[in-house]
Amino acid sequence: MSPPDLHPVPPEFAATARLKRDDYERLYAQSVREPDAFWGDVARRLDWMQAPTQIKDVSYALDDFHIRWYADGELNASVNCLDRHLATRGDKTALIFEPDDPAQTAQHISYRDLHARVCQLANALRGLGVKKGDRITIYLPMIPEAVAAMLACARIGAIHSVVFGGFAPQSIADRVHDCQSKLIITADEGLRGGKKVPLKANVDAALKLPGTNSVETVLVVRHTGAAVNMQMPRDRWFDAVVDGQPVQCEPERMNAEDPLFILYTSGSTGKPKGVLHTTGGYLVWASYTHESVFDLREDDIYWCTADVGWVTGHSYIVYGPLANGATALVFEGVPNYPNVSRFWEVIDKHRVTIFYTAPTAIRALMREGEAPVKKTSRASLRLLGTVGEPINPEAWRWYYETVGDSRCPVVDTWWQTETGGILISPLPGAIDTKPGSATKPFFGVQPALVDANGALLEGEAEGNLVLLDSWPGQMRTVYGDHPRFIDTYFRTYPGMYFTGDGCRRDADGYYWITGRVDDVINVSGHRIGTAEVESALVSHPKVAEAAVVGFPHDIKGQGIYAYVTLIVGEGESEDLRKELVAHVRKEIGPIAAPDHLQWAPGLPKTRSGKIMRRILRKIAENAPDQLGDTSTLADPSVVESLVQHRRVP
Ligand code: 6R9
Repeated sequence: MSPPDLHPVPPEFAATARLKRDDYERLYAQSVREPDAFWGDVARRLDWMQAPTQIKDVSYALDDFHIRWYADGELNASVNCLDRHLATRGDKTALIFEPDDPAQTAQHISYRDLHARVCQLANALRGLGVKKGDRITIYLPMIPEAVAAMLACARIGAIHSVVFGGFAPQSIADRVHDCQSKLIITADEGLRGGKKVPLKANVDAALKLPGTNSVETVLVVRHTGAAVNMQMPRDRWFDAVVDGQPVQCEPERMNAEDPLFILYTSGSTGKPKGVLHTTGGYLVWASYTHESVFDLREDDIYWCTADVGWVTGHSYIVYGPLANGATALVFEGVPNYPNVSRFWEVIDKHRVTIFYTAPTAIRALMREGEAPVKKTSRASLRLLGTVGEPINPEAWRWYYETVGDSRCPVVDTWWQTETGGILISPLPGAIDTKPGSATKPFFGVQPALVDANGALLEGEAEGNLVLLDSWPGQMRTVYGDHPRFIDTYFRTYPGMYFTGDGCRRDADGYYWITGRVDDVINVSGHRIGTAEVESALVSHPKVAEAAVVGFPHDIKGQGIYAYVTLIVGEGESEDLRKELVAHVRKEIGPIAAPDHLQWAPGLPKTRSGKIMRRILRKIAENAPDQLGDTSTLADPSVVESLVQHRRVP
């Protein structure tokens, strides 16, 4: 790797930036020294029905654990994202919808229109018996209805759980079961890269699985117009119940600590956890970080390419931008359809000024060379961002030089579903960047590095990334399982929040995230638990045991490598290999399908029966000379055979 170069803040950018170099040092120091004063001030950016007087009330101590922000405040998130803009921005475009097929016309939806649509849907939901605190599952493509559905839930105090449209019926069913959803909002079909996604059929299949009978109603958006099975009276057409509703709807008064949404995310053990975010702190965090990190201006056209099924879509397509009265682009498609210039063409078409995407997309497009980029203008761009996984310096440079014509600062933003919004990132007018580094902590964020024993590491160091104190956007619990919340994040290093990431801090105090240190694989920026893939494999009748690890992948960042032991008497075959990969795809979804599947007559285990993943990782990385000490294995000979039959060149 070439030495890290420093990219100073461009003077033209700094000249008009919201936050400049001195502001960063000053505000950061204040945010940490006087959190109540600082976060009390920041909270005034929202419209409160009852302004908070209590600001921070947090203890990470295991015998007195609580996280509360703005605990006596009252507000409604949809009012903050819509109603309060109507007087000054009613005709401003809130959402630009760019469909999968570029030949179809894009839509511009004003704040006034979006407000009306959200109120109509909120009234319809109330009419269907949805009340404050009820859980609603949203399983939609990237269409304006997805944004409206989230805000309609927020308006009436229902807790939304958005399930990514790429998930399979079993994954939908698990999530519905866990939070006991009463209603699902879906569409006939999704459309991605010209291919149809059978959303309604997936919901039908999910609702045949055990544990899903909490669902009373399925609202179906007509999107592609495909014929779908409607099971009356459970299934209702969205337009039939929504279109005739009044365009005003009384918002629910929500306490700052009332739940806003649940979003399921993979961990190192067991089924995905329902990460729960509350209303006040989350919205303060999403809107303040969105404005600061993206240096937002009134006339920006802002595009985040994430899906609303992930936290990035929640915080940086919906809640942050709309709370800030911004114009956000909602893109239904994929980067390589109908051709690999699509991103850049959309930027030119809508005069996008801020572009936020994932390293995996950058790497995939980088492979196509400069020509598909250079045939477009991109002159409207002024800021670029990345999120989801570490960005390798080569991809950073290509993004900066080729996409941004060396004009636009790049903000590499590190955060997690659990953190609600960005925690470590450059502020583009204040912090010089280094390719591959997420740079410095945002206001109020106190990162630290610890060794395996929890000892704090000072200065230049590499270790596990922890956060020493709370910030308003922090998750509050794992839905329905508070002990799991504490066990997962606060027990490893008592008194600290453990991120699950490894990290290096350089001599300038810059942070470099190195990736997960737990059994979570980051595939194209999506978190997959090894335990989930293993249990999907083992659910196949021919599989006795499975072990899954990540390995470095040029485009995806990490790929999935599975070792499978068959039931005695079952024969290994190419057909069975394909069948097992398809089985995982069917059980979880395409994003979890293993890239490599190796037959393992035996797995390397300790004498107490623990699988030694370290060894399996090295084999998957094609580094059989770095296996380390294998003498503690119950049967060291299994390793030799795995090395010989590895599926990598
Ligand atoms: C927002 C989001 C979180 C995990 C996180 C880390 C990785 C995210 C990163 C990054 C290096 C960045 N991650 N952003 N690693 N640099 N800029 O992605 O949330 O899906 O919960 O994933 O993603 O490993 O722990 P989520």
